[in-house]
Amino acid sequence: MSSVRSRGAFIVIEGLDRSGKTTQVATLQTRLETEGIPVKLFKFPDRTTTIGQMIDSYLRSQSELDDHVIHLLFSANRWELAASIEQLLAAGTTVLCDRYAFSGVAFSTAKGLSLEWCRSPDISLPAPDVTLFLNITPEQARSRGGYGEERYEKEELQRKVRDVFQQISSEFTEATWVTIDAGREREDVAEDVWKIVYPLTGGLAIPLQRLWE
Ligand code: NYM
Repeated sequence: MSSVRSRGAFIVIEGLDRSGKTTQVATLQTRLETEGIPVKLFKFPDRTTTIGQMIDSYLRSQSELDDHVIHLLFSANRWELAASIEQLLAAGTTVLCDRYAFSGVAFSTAKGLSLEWCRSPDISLPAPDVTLFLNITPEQARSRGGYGEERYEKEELQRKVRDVFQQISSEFTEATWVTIDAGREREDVAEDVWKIVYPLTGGLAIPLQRLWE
């Protein structure tokens, strides 16, 4: 009888800009390490690769690129790390990802590209076992000091991004897409994140799924 070997969980954290996503991911990583759970953190865009450097230059407005081109670069940046993610999961490591294909679709669709077109280059990437979406209102974002200097950090675009994230989430089950109110105290948000992630870290016996297949 064949059996699926236990593997690590693939956990994506998405969220609106200023939602405290990066802080929450770091807190989660530290807590997992403290528990002795093997964990590896990825962050997209990964600005260290050759493709990532092109993305970085675009985001800092040091270069201009057609909207389709930058979308495909963001996707290529995920594909160049997909094999590493799969290997780590197969070896039993919990993989955390700060942003993933959902940011890709949300931002490019908010700029005016079609959602279906935006989704296609990311089809077949490793699918997360759960996506945690850190949600804040545009008003909360503003009260946290507003947005930064990079491209996309404008309130009107962020509102559209939020709507597309909502649209994307409607295709997932409650178990695979969890929206967390990130407008609360940091510790309360971290506790909710932990309650969802910790039970997944004991090893999963289900095969890794492919995104949007
Ligand atoms: N972003 C991020 C995209 O437009 N497409 C993508 O595929 C990804 C992963 O890059 N405003 C946008 C969202 C952010 C910006 O991300 C940089 P960060 O997390 O601030 O480095």
